[in-house]
Amino acid sequence: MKPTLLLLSFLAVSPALAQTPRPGVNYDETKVGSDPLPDLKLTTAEDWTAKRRPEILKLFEDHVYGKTPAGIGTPKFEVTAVKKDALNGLATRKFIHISLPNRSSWPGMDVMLYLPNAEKAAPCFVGLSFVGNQAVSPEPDVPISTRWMRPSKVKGAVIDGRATEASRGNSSSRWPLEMILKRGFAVATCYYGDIEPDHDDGWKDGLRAAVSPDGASTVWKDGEWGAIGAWAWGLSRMADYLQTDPQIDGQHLAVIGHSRLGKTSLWAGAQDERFGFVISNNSGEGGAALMRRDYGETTAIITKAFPHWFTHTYTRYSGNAAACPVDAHMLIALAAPRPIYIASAAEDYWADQKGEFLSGKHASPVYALFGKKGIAADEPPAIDRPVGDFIGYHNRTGEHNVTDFDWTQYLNFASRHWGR
Ligand code: GTR
Repeated sequence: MKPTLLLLSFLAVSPALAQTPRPGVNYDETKVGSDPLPDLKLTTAEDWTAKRRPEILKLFEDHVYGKTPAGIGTPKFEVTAVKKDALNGLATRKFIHISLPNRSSWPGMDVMLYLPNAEKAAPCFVGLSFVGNQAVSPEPDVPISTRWMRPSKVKGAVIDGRATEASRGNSSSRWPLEMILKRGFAVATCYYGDIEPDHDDGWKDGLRAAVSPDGASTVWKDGEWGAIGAWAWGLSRMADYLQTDPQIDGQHLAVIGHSRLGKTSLWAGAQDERFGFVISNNSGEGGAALMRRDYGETTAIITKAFPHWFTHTYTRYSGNAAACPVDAHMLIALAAPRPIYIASAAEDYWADQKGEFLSGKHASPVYALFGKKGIAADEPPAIDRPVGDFIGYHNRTGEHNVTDFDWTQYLNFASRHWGR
Protein backbone atom coordinates (compact mmCIF):
# COMPACT_ATOMS: atom_id res chain seq x y z
CA MET A 1 0.00 0.00 0.00
CA LYS A 2 1.29 3.45 -0.85
CA PRO A 3 1.85 5.93 1.94
CA THR A 4 -1.33 7.77 2.58
CA LEU A 5 -1.10 11.40 1.64
CA LEU A 6 -2.38 13.77 4.23
CA LEU A 7 -5.23 15.59 2.68
CA LEU A 8 -4.81 19.28 2.60
CA SER A 9 -7.85 21.05 3.75
CA PHE A 10 -11.03 20.87 1.80
CA LEU A 11 -12.90 23.27 4.00
CA ALA A 12 -11.63 26.44 5.53
CA VAL A 13 -12.56 26.77 9.19
CA SER A 14 -15.77 28.73 9.38
CA PRO A 15 -15.21 32.21 10.78
CA ALA A 16 -17.80 31.55 13.49
CA LEU A 17 -15.61 28.77 14.80
CA ALA A 18 -12.33 30.53 14.32
CA GLN A 19 -9.97 30.19 17.22
CA THR A 20 -8.41 33.24 18.80
CA PRO A 21 -4.91 32.87 17.39
CA ARG A 22 -2.13 32.16 19.86
CA PRO A 23 1.15 33.60 18.66
CA GLY A 24 3.08 31.01 16.71
CA VAL A 25 0.22 28.49 16.67
CA ASN A 26 -1.42 27.61 13.40
CA TYR A 27 -5.19 27.44 13.04
CA ASP A 28 -5.26 27.89 9.30
CA GLU A 29 -6.35 24.70 7.57
CA THR A 30 -4.48 25.70 4.42
CA LYS A 31 -1.19 25.67 6.33
CA VAL A 32 -1.32 22.30 8.07
CA GLY A 33 1.26 20.77 5.73
CA SER A 34 1.14 17.72 3.52
CA ASP A 35 3.73 15.32 4.87
CA PRO A 36 2.77 11.74 4.04
CA LEU A 37 1.71 9.51 6.91
CA PRO A 38 3.92 6.50 7.66
CA ASP A 39 2.76 3.47 5.71
CA LEU A 40 0.76 0.92 7.69
CA LYS A 41 2.22 -1.80 5.40
CA LEU A 42 -0.89 -3.93 5.49
CA THR A 43 -1.09 -7.43 4.12
CA THR A 44 -3.39 -9.76 6.05
CA ALA A 45 -5.08 -9.85 9.45
CA GLU A 46 -2.75 -12.70 10.48
CA ASP A 47 0.34 -10.74 9.46
CA TRP A 48 -0.98 -7.67 11.29
CA THR A 49 -1.49 -9.61 14.52
CA ALA A 50 1.73 -11.63 14.39
CA LYS A 51 4.15 -9.13 12.93
CA ARG A 52 3.04 -5.62 12.10
CA ARG A 53 1.16 -4.85 15.30
CA PRO A 54 4.13 -5.79 17.54
CA GLU A 55 6.44 -3.74 15.30
CA ILE A 56 4.24 -0.66 15.60
CA LEU A 57 3.82 -1.14 19.34
CA LYS A 58 7.60 -1.17 19.65
CA LEU A 59 7.89 1.98 17.55
CA PHE A 60 5.55 3.74 19.99
CA GLU A 61 7.69 2.49 22.87
CA ASP A 62 10.92 3.62 21.25
CA HIS A 63 9.78 6.97 19.92
CA VAL A 64 6.77 8.25 21.87
CA TYR A 65 5.85 6.82 25.26
CA GLY A 66 8.77 4.59 26.23
CA LYS A 67 8.80 0.96 27.25
CA THR A 68 6.98 -0.25 30.34
CA PRO A 69 9.69 -2.10 32.31
CA ALA A 70 9.26 -5.81 32.84
CA GLY A 71 9.36 -7.38 36.30
CA ILE A 72 7.72 -4.55 38.21
CA GLY A 73 6.14 -7.06 40.58
CA THR A 74 2.84 -8.61 41.51
CA PRO A 75 0.25 -6.14 42.76
CA LYS A 76 -1.56 -6.68 46.03
CA PHE A 77 -5.27 -5.83 46.28
CA GLU A 78 -6.96 -4.85 49.54
CA VAL A 79 -10.66 -4.05 49.54
CA THR A 80 -10.66 -1.39 52.26
CA ALA A 81 -14.37 -0.47 52.32
CA VAL A 82 -17.68 -1.63 50.82
CA LYS A 83 -20.92 0.36 50.92
CA LYS A 84 -23.90 -1.54 49.56
CA ASP A 85 -26.34 1.37 49.42
CA ALA A 86 -24.24 3.95 47.63
CA LEU A 87 -25.93 6.62 45.53
CA ASN A 88 -29.27 6.10 47.30
CA GLY A 89 -29.20 2.35 46.80
CA LEU A 90 -28.41 2.43 43.10
CA ALA A 91 -24.91 1.04 43.56
CA THR A 92 -22.36 -0.74 45.65
CA ARG A 93 -19.24 1.30 46.23
CA LYS A 94 -15.89 -0.28 46.98
CA PHE A 95 -12.47 1.13 47.70
CA ILE A 96 -9.51 -0.99 46.72
CA HIS A 97 -5.92 -0.22 47.63
CA ILE A 98 -3.47 -1.51 45.04
CA SER A 99 0.17 -1.70 46.10
CA LEU A 100 3.41 -3.43 45.20
CA PRO A 101 4.80 -5.27 48.23
CA ASN A 102 8.26 -5.43 46.63
CA ARG A 103 8.30 -1.65 45.94
CA SER A 104 7.35 -0.19 49.27
CA SER A 105 8.52 3.32 48.38
CA TRP A 106 5.55 3.59 46.01
CA PRO A 107 2.50 4.53 48.11
CA GLY A 108 0.08 2.65 45.86
CA MET A 109 -3.27 3.59 44.35
CA ASP A 110 -6.73 3.99 45.85
CA VAL A 111 -9.34 2.80 43.41
CA MET A 112 -13.00 3.70 43.76
CA LEU A 113 -15.42 1.26 42.15
CA TYR A 114 -19.15 1.78 41.68
CA LEU A 115 -21.15 -1.31 40.69
CA PRO A 116 -24.80 -1.45 39.75
CA ASN A 117 -26.81 -3.32 42.39
CA ALA A 118 -27.79 -6.10 40.01
CA GLU A 119 -27.39 -9.86 39.88
CA LYS A 120 -25.40 -9.96 36.69
CA ALA A 121 -21.67 -9.19 36.63
CA ALA A 122 -21.27 -5.73 35.13
CA PRO A 123 -19.08 -4.50 32.27
CA CYS A 124 -16.88 -1.69 33.55
CA PHE A 125 -15.44 1.65 32.44
CA VAL A 126 -11.92 2.12 33.80
CA GLY A 127 -10.39 5.59 33.92
CA LEU A 128 -8.08 7.87 35.86
CA SER A 129 -9.18 11.21 37.27
CA PHE A 130 -7.39 14.54 37.54
CA VAL A 131 -8.50 15.48 41.05
CA GLY A 132 -9.19 12.37 43.09
CA ASN A 133 -12.10 10.16 44.04
CA GLN A 134 -13.72 12.83 46.22
CA ALA A 135 -14.03 15.08 43.17
CA VAL A 136 -15.48 12.33 40.95
CA SER A 137 -18.18 11.26 43.40
CA PRO A 138 -21.01 13.44 44.68
CA GLU A 139 -21.05 11.41 47.94
CA PRO A 140 -19.77 13.29 51.01
CA ASP A 141 -18.15 10.26 52.68
CA VAL A 142 -15.49 9.63 50.02
CA PRO A 143 -12.00 10.11 51.52
CA ILE A 144 -10.22 13.17 50.20
CA SER A 145 -6.99 12.39 48.37
CA THR A 146 -3.93 13.29 50.43
CA ARG A 147 -1.54 13.16 47.49
CA TRP A 148 0.10 16.08 45.72
CA MET A 149 -2.20 17.81 43.27
CA ARG A 150 -1.88 20.49 40.61
CA PRO A 151 -3.55 23.83 41.29
CA SER A 152 -7.28 23.80 40.59
CA LYS A 153 -9.35 26.32 38.65
CA VAL A 154 -11.87 26.09 41.49
CA LYS A 155 -10.87 28.52 44.24
CA GLY A 156 -9.74 26.79 47.42
CA ALA A 157 -10.11 23.26 45.99
CA VAL A 158 -6.36 22.64 46.13
CA ILE A 159 -4.22 24.51 48.66
CA ASP A 160 -0.47 24.06 48.84
CA GLY A 161 -0.64 21.08 46.52
CA ARG A 162 -3.35 19.21 48.48
CA ALA A 163 -7.07 18.78 47.83
CA THR A 164 -9.51 20.32 50.30
CA GLU A 165 -13.21 19.88 51.13
CA ALA A 166 -13.87 22.43 48.38
CA SER A 167 -12.80 19.84 45.81
CA ARG A 168 -15.72 17.50 46.61
CA GLY A 169 -17.80 16.69 43.58
CA ASN A 170 -15.89 19.15 41.39
CA SER A 171 -15.42 16.59 38.65
CA SER A 172 -18.75 14.83 39.00
CA SER A 173 -20.13 16.32 35.79
CA ARG A 174 -17.34 14.47 33.97
CA TRP A 175 -18.36 11.20 35.64
CA PRO A 176 -22.17 10.90 35.37
CA LEU A 177 -22.27 7.90 37.71
CA GLU A 178 -26.05 7.56 37.87
CA MET A 179 -26.42 7.59 34.12
CA ILE A 180 -23.69 4.97 33.69
CA LEU A 181 -24.92 2.71 36.50
CA LYS A 182 -28.54 2.87 35.34
CA ARG A 183 -27.36 1.54 31.98
CA GLY A 184 -25.87 -1.47 33.78
CA PHE A 185 -22.20 -0.49 33.67
CA ALA A 186 -19.74 -0.22 36.53
CA VAL A 187 -17.11 2.51 36.86
CA ALA A 188 -13.64 2.14 38.35
CA THR A 189 -11.53 5.23 38.85
CA CYS A 190 -8.40 6.38 40.62
CA TYR A 191 -6.47 9.64 40.97
CA TYR A 192 -3.66 9.66 38.40
CA GLY A 193 -1.29 11.32 40.87
CA ASP A 194 -1.44 8.16 43.00
CA ILE A 195 0.70 6.57 40.31
CA GLU A 196 2.90 9.55 39.55
CA PRO A 197 2.44 13.22 40.45
CA ASP A 198 2.05 15.23 37.24
CA HIS A 199 5.00 17.61 37.19
CA ASP A 200 8.54 17.49 35.86
CA ASP A 201 9.99 15.90 39.00
CA GLY A 202 6.84 14.00 39.96
CA TRP A 203 8.39 10.69 38.96
CA LYS A 204 10.78 10.92 41.90
CA ASP A 205 7.81 10.46 44.26
CA GLY A 206 5.98 8.02 42.05
CA LEU A 207 6.08 4.59 40.53
CA ARG A 208 8.91 5.27 38.09
CA ALA A 209 11.51 6.00 40.75
CA ALA A 210 10.25 3.10 42.89
CA VAL A 211 10.78 0.73 39.97
CA SER A 212 14.04 2.10 38.58
CA PRO A 213 17.32 0.60 39.85
CA ASP A 214 18.68 4.14 40.20
CA GLY A 215 15.61 5.40 42.05
CA ALA A 216 15.27 9.18 42.19
CA SER A 217 18.74 9.59 40.62
CA THR A 218 17.66 7.96 37.36
CA VAL A 219 18.66 9.78 34.20
CA TRP A 220 15.97 8.86 31.70
CA LYS A 221 17.26 7.58 28.39
CA ASP A 222 15.79 7.25 24.94
CA GLY A 223 13.07 4.63 24.91
CA GLU A 224 12.52 4.56 28.67
CA TRP A 225 9.05 5.31 29.94
CA GLY A 226 7.50 8.62 30.84
CA ALA A 227 4.54 9.57 33.01
CA ILE A 228 1.94 8.49 30.42
CA GLY A 229 3.53 5.05 30.48
CA ALA A 230 3.32 4.94 34.27
CA TRP A 231 -0.31 6.10 34.32
CA ALA A 232 -1.18 3.48 31.67
CA TRP A 233 0.48 0.83 33.83
CA GLY A 234 -1.87 1.89 36.65
CA LEU A 235 -4.90 1.36 34.40
CA SER A 236 -3.71 -2.17 33.71
CA ARG A 237 -3.39 -2.87 37.44
CA MET A 238 -6.98 -1.71 37.85
CA ALA A 239 -7.90 -4.24 35.15
CA ASP A 240 -5.97 -6.90 37.11
CA TYR A 241 -8.11 -6.24 40.17
CA LEU A 242 -11.36 -6.03 38.20
CA GLN A 243 -10.73 -9.44 36.71
CA THR A 244 -10.71 -10.87 40.23
CA ASP A 245 -13.99 -9.25 41.31
CA PRO A 246 -16.94 -11.60 40.74
CA GLN A 247 -19.31 -8.65 40.40
CA ILE A 248 -17.39 -7.45 37.34
CA ASP A 249 -17.61 -8.92 33.87
CA GLY A 250 -13.85 -8.96 33.32
CA GLN A 251 -14.28 -9.75 29.64
CA HIS A 252 -15.88 -6.36 29.08
CA LEU A 253 -13.60 -3.60 30.30
CA ALA A 254 -13.51 -0.20 28.58
CA VAL A 255 -10.60 2.15 29.15
CA ILE A 256 -11.44 5.83 29.10
CA GLY A 257 -9.55 9.08 29.56
CA HIS A 258 -9.76 12.79 28.85
CA SER A 259 -7.03 15.01 27.45
CA ARG A 260 -3.61 13.90 28.78
CA LEU A 261 -5.48 10.99 30.31
CA GLY A 262 -6.99 10.33 26.87
CA LYS A 263 -3.45 9.93 25.55
CA THR A 264 -2.94 7.58 28.50
CA SER A 265 -6.09 5.63 27.71
CA LEU A 266 -4.95 5.11 24.11
CA TRP A 267 -1.54 3.89 25.27
CA ALA A 268 -3.08 1.60 27.90
CA GLY A 269 -5.46 0.17 25.31
CA ALA A 270 -2.61 -0.33 22.85
CA GLN A 271 -0.55 -2.34 25.31
CA ASP A 272 -3.27 -4.19 27.19
CA GLU A 273 -5.74 -6.04 25.01
CA ARG A 274 -7.94 -6.88 27.99
CA PHE A 275 -9.40 -3.44 27.38
CA GLY A 276 -12.05 -4.48 24.90
CA PHE A 277 -13.10 -0.91 24.16
CA VAL A 278 -10.78 2.10 24.07
CA ILE A 279 -11.98 5.68 24.47
CA SER A 280 -10.07 8.87 23.72
CA ASN A 281 -11.88 12.00 24.90
CA ASN A 282 -10.23 15.16 23.48
CA SER A 283 -6.77 13.58 23.67
CA GLY A 284 -5.18 15.84 21.04
CA GLU A 285 -1.44 16.03 20.40
CA GLY A 286 0.48 12.99 21.58
CA GLY A 287 -2.89 11.18 21.53
CA ALA A 288 -5.41 10.85 18.71
CA ALA A 289 -4.41 13.96 16.72
CA LEU A 290 -2.10 13.38 13.76
CA MET A 291 1.26 14.87 14.68
CA ARG A 292 2.15 15.64 11.07
CA ARG A 293 -0.63 18.22 10.89
CA ASP A 294 0.60 21.57 12.07
CA TYR A 295 -2.65 22.71 13.73
CA GLY A 296 -3.15 23.72 17.37
CA GLU A 297 -0.75 22.02 19.74
CA THR A 298 2.32 20.53 18.04
CA THR A 299 5.08 18.12 18.95
CA ALA A 300 7.34 21.15 19.48
CA ILE A 301 4.91 22.70 21.97
CA ILE A 302 4.07 19.55 23.91
CA THR A 303 7.63 18.27 24.26
CA LYS A 304 8.65 21.66 25.64
CA ALA A 305 5.70 22.01 28.04
CA PHE A 306 5.38 18.39 29.21
CA PRO A 307 8.60 16.48 28.47
CA HIS A 308 7.95 14.20 31.47
CA TRP A 309 4.89 12.66 29.81
CA PHE A 310 6.89 10.98 27.04
CA THR A 311 10.07 9.07 26.40
CA HIS A 312 13.13 11.21 25.84
CA THR A 313 13.32 10.21 22.16
CA TYR A 314 10.08 12.06 21.42
CA THR A 315 11.79 15.47 21.77
CA ARG A 316 13.65 14.68 18.52
CA TYR A 317 10.41 15.29 16.67
CA SER A 318 10.00 18.80 18.00
CA GLY A 319 9.47 20.85 14.84
CA ASN A 320 10.24 17.68 12.90
CA ALA A 321 7.16 15.46 13.21
CA ALA A 322 7.66 14.14 9.68
CA ALA A 323 10.77 12.27 10.88
CA CYS A 324 8.81 10.28 13.46
CA PRO A 325 8.26 6.70 12.25
CA VAL A 326 4.72 6.66 13.67
CA ASP A 327 1.67 8.87 13.69
CA ALA A 328 -1.63 8.78 15.53
CA HIS A 329 -3.46 6.62 12.96
CA MET A 330 -1.07 3.82 14.00
CA LEU A 331 -1.91 4.33 17.67
CA ILE A 332 -5.61 4.04 16.87
CA ALA A 333 -4.87 0.95 14.75
CA LEU A 334 -3.22 -0.75 17.74
CA ALA A 335 -6.72 -1.11 19.18
CA ALA A 336 -7.89 -3.15 16.16
CA PRO A 337 -10.07 -5.12 15.91
CA ARG A 338 -11.51 -3.91 19.23
CA PRO A 339 -14.01 -1.06 19.22
CA ILE A 340 -12.45 2.37 19.75
CA TYR A 341 -14.03 5.81 20.06
CA ILE A 342 -12.41 9.17 19.40
CA ALA A 343 -14.20 12.27 20.61
CA SER A 344 -13.42 15.89 19.78
CA ALA A 345 -15.06 19.11 20.96
CA ALA A 346 -15.98 21.87 18.55
CA GLU A 347 -14.22 24.60 20.52
CA ASP A 348 -11.18 22.45 21.28
CA TYR A 349 -9.01 23.65 18.41
CA TRP A 350 -5.90 23.10 20.52
CA ALA A 351 -6.51 19.33 20.21
CA ASP A 352 -7.03 19.59 16.41
CA GLN A 353 -10.45 18.05 15.86
CA LYS A 354 -9.79 17.26 12.24
CA GLY A 355 -6.47 15.61 13.06
CA GLU A 356 -8.34 13.43 15.57
CA PHE A 357 -10.92 12.48 12.95
CA LEU A 358 -8.25 11.68 10.36
CA SER A 359 -6.38 9.32 12.66
CA GLY A 360 -9.56 7.26 12.96
CA LYS A 361 -10.16 7.50 9.24
CA HIS A 362 -6.62 6.36 8.38
CA ALA A 363 -6.73 3.53 10.93
CA SER A 364 -9.82 2.13 9.22
CA PRO A 365 -7.91 -0.05 6.68
CA VAL A 366 -6.58 -2.09 9.61
CA TYR A 367 -10.12 -2.78 10.79
CA ALA A 368 -11.00 -3.72 7.20
CA LEU A 369 -8.38 -6.49 7.39
CA PHE A 370 -10.54 -8.02 10.11
CA GLY A 371 -13.71 -7.53 8.09
CA LYS A 372 -14.76 -4.64 10.33
CA LYS A 373 -15.81 -1.15 9.34
CA GLY A 374 -14.02 1.79 10.88
CA ILE A 375 -14.95 5.24 9.61
CA ALA A 376 -16.27 5.30 6.06
CA ALA A 377 -16.66 9.07 5.67
CA ASP A 378 -13.79 11.01 4.12
CA GLU A 379 -14.63 14.25 5.83
CA PRO A 380 -15.35 15.08 9.45
CA PRO A 381 -19.06 14.86 10.29
CA ALA A 382 -21.25 17.79 11.28
CA ILE A 383 -21.09 18.86 14.91
CA ASP A 384 -22.88 16.47 17.30
CA ARG A 385 -23.28 13.78 14.62
CA PRO A 386 -21.49 10.59 15.69
CA VAL A 387 -20.13 8.43 12.87
CA GLY A 388 -18.29 5.14 12.55
CA ASP A 389 -18.82 1.49 13.19
CA PHE A 390 -15.89 -0.10 15.04
CA ILE A 391 -14.10 3.26 15.14
CA GLY A 392 -16.50 5.85 16.49
CA TYR A 393 -16.02 9.59 16.17
CA HIS A 394 -17.87 12.75 17.08
CA ASN A 395 -17.19 16.43 17.39
CA ARG A 396 -19.45 17.68 20.15
CA THR A 397 -20.67 21.22 20.71
CA GLY A 398 -18.64 23.01 23.34
CA GLU A 399 -15.22 23.11 24.86
CA HIS A 400 -12.46 20.77 26.01
CA ASN A 401 -14.32 18.68 28.59
CA VAL A 402 -16.22 15.42 29.18
CA THR A 403 -19.99 15.81 29.05
CA ASP A 404 -23.15 13.70 29.17
CA PHE A 405 -23.23 13.84 25.37
CA ASP A 406 -19.81 12.17 25.25
CA TRP A 407 -20.81 9.51 27.79
CA THR A 408 -24.08 8.82 25.98
CA GLN A 409 -22.11 7.94 22.84
CA TYR A 410 -19.67 5.73 24.80
CA LEU A 411 -22.53 3.91 26.51
CA ASN A 412 -24.37 3.43 23.22
CA PHE A 413 -21.20 2.18 21.55
CA ALA A 414 -20.48 -0.26 24.38
CA SER A 415 -24.09 -1.50 24.37
CA ARG A 416 -24.01 -1.96 20.61
CA HIS A 417 -20.73 -3.87 20.52
CA TRP A 418 -21.20 -5.83 23.71
CA GLY A 419 -24.91 -6.53 23.40
CA ARG A 420 -25.59 -4.99 26.83
C1 GTR B 1 -2.80 20.85 27.81
C2 GTR B 1 -1.94 20.07 26.88
C3 GTR B 1 -2.80 19.11 26.14
C4 GTR B 1 -3.74 18.33 27.05
C5 GTR B 1 -4.24 19.15 28.21
C6 GTR B 1 -4.82 18.39 29.39
O1 GTR B 1 -2.16 21.89 28.43
O2 GTR B 1 -1.31 20.98 26.01
O3 GTR B 1 -1.98 18.23 25.38
O4 GTR B 1 -3.16 17.18 27.49
O5 GTR B 1 -3.27 19.94 28.75
O6 GTR B 1 -4.44 17.27 29.68
O7 GTR B 1 -5.63 18.98 30.08
